[in-house]
Amino acid sequence: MADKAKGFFVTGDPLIYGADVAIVITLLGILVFLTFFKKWGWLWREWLTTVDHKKIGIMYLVSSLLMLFRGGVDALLMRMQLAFPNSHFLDSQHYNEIFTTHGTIMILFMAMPFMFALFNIVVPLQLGARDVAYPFLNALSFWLFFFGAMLFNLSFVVGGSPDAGWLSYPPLSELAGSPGPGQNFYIWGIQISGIGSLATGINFLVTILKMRAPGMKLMKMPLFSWSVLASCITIIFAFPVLTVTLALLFVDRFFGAHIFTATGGGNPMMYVNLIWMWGHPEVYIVVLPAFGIYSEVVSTFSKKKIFGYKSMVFSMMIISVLSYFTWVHHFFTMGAGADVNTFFAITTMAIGIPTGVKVFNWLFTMFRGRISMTQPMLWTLAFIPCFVVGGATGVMLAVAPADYQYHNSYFLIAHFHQVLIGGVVFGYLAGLYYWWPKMFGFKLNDRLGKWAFWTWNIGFYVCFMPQYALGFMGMTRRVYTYGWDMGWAPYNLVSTGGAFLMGIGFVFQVWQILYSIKNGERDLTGDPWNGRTLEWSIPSPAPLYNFAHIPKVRSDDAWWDMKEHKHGAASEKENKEFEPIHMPKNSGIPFFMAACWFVAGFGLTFEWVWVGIAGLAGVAICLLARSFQRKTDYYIPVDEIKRTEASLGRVV
Ligand code: HEM
Ligand SMILES: [Cu+2]
Repeated sequence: MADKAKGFFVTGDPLIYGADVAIVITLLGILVFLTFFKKWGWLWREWLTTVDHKKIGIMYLVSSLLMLFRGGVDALLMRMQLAFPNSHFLDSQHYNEIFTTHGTIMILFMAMPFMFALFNIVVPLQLGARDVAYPFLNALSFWLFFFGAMLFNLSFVVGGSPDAGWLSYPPLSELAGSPGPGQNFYIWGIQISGIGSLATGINFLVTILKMRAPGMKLMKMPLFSWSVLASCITIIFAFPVLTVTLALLFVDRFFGAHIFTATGGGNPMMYVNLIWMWGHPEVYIVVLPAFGIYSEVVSTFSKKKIFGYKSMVFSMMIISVLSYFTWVHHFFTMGAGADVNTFFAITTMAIGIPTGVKVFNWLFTMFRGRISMTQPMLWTLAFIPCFVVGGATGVMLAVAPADYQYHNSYFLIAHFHQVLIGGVVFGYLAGLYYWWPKMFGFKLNDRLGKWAFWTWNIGFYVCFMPQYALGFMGMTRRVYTYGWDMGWAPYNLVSTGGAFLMGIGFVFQVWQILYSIKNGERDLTGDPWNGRTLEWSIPSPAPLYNFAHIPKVRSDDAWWDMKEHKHGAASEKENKEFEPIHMPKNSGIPFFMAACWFVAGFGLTFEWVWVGIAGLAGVAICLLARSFQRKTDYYIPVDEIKRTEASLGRVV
């Protein structure tokens, strides 16, 4: 029994015991809190069963910030290990596990949900819609992401973490290379949340195509919504590839097939091709919405229409298509030959063109604008030089012959963090600050925000600039220690210092949020930034039904136009009649169905076939239960709308 438990729970490391204790204390704390303050019913009715896109967005947001913390702690542990030569802070096995979980968590469980948070909170409001196209599916997507992420995180304390890198190349990720359950956690954690991501892609594609307010032609749609459309199209083509790839890896591991093992007649390069056919578009999936955010922020805070709206739209669409023709640049060195490498080098460099167009458009928008240096604008301004340098080093990597030198070196690490942090994270943070008043009805404190901004930014350059040099000096990625004789020590020490500065930046942000919850300036207008798009035409936070009257759109920058010409919602003092509003009903099924997936994934991870089957049976039962549900919607009566609008300070 004791032996069995030993194989089940991860043992032997003080860090992990620390985590065990922390998990137990946190869980107990939550249970006691909910029971003591009698919050169970509230939690169930208001959150776990909600189908409201705004609340789902907030749940995504909270989860992704928690995952940013976990991924960030992983990053700091790695940087601590690398700060000094011959260090024994972590052993090699632990280091491998940490870079694997760090990469996986940051991309799939931090960036993706952060992005979905903003999709959910903003898109329906920007379109003048009352909800997404499929609210029930939306809740299901969230819970699939959530339980997938929990399954993945569980590997830290139960069974052992995966250690084959964030893309898990075979043969290392095959049974012979990774015999424990860690790799199965990877497969099922990502598989379950990935299905949720695919559903979100479909949901928002349909929402954008079908739910726009009357008059909002596609070419009048705000650029953030356009960027979401581009991202969703990319999701819809990319994620099925991921699903199949992981399923095939599972078949290899579970049934002893040899699809990806050379010894049995399979081919590991097949896996590498497949995973990057998803993996490359994936980085554009996360960066495209950031481009949309920058566009909204730049035009709002320069008080100008965005420069080159049409070229923005086309460049985003071109990027989303081109992103499928570059995947081989991740393995130029693996023997595809000069002609194939040349093709993929050129397509990769070609992406620089539409991206450059966008950068110039942002600059031209700011040119002669009345710029106000708000927090969203600061992050946007910091993004531009950062992304330009990251893009330039990307073009360097795309030179196929030169990549034989850079490949898998620290130069690459510096490059992709520069675009992922400078492009994606800065973008989402800009979006967070921009839409925060819309989500919660108050602004985030400026002074603490500036501290966070500067520590993050200075920390970023201190951390990652030395890594370019380290790459040229021959330091490769995924090394866990090195000797004094390499001459890498000073650069690594500086880099670690920068990483900690970024950590302090994150602490400032947490402090900023907590401080502002108590002392934040309330937004009573609903339009604190003097915005241009429809989400600013309604009160903050938005009422359950978003728009009491569906707005009519006459031009791009719809809300700006209404304010200028005093028509539509801006002059809605006229007593238009209210009509009952059709809404979807809450449901517990998404939560239970995803929980059953969790059980199934857990069973399959440990190869407890019966647990797996029980979980899948649960999923089937939930599907059946849903198909027998008849009353899935209701109407909000007119008096209730009147009361809500009046309480929000709207004239009715
Ligand atoms: C707080 C800032 C961050 C620091 C200090 C940091 C640090 C690191 C370090 C030290 C490694 C391992 C390098 C190696 O030994 O191979 C790494 C890998 C990685 N990081 Fe980060 N990171 C940060 C943020 C991010 C973010 C925001 C993302 C994505 C959105 C990200 C994605 C990745 C990926 C995909 C890998 C590759 C993992 C692998 O080799 O399998 N990181 N990072
Ligand atoms: Cu790529």
